[in-house]
Amino acid sequence: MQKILVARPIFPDVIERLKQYFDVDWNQGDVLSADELTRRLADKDGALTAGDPVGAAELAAAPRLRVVANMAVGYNNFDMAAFNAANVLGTNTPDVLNESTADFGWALMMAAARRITESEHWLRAGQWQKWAYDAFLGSDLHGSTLGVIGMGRIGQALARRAKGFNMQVIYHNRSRVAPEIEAELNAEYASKQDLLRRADHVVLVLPYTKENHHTIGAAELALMKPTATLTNIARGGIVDDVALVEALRSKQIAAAGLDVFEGEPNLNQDLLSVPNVVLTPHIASATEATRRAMANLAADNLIAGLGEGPRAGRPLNPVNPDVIGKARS
Ligand code: 8YV
Repeated sequence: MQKILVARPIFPDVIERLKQYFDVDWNQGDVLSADELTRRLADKDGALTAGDPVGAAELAAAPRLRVVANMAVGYNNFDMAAFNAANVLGTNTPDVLNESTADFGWALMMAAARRITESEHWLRAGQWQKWAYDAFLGSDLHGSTLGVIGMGRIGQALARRAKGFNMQVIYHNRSRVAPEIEAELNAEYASKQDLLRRADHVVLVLPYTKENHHTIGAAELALMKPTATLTNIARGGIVDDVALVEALRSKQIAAAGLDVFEGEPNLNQDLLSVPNVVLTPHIASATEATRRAMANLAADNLIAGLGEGPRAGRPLNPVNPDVIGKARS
């Protein structure tokens, strides 16, 4: 039997499925350190990860490893140059999380715009002595302009929801989406600068790449309206968190909603003392149904990638399909 590592605690029934095909080493404890991950990958043919960094060092120490299935749509934790050089297949879990993640983007955006968590903290702290007409004035969602940066599958699901709020949708993406999608979403393409100037609510839904590092920094925040909100459900590092803290403190923008952070889970501690930011611990895809779907899809990819099961050799979601069928190097 081939050997696999499941690097994270996941649903036990998914582990049972994997055991039908593999000898499973299951980490049910804390996140593995780089050293521990390297040690446990050493004799494995495959692995199921969830954001765990896998690069040249891990691959070099694991000469049998042929497939790493990430339980996430984003796979910036994989060093793809190293995967390609070693003919190791990476897979991800697109689509199954689109709707839950889009729902959550709205939850964060609305909480930021309408100051939900800020006012709740105030109430819980016993500060509500009288009603005031000007307490926690926020900005409207309905009838406003939504700016989506990153119009992939999740961005489109997010934009689709704007119809119910009678919002105008503008978007920026590496390339324009098909005219029929623009028409369906009633979305207008804009340059990043134009979008930042015009949008009342900016949501980031783009993958993290070196080119996208600090896509939103001090210069970009300076373009935004003082009443605008910024929501990040994409990846830490896309926003310069130091610049964002400054923009929130100085009210250069009204509020932010963040599910992802630079260096998470060790986030910039200054964010904790900024009232006009809603903070959540990377849970945009975290519904029972969606996480189950992600875990099962990652397992399916691993099973097929390692040549087992009904789709043997044809995993659904290869991120570097060119290496399929090539010998490990
Ligand atoms: C994952 C995510 O749950 O899919 C992604 O890219 O950010 C989340 O849905 C998280 O990254 C753990 O792998």
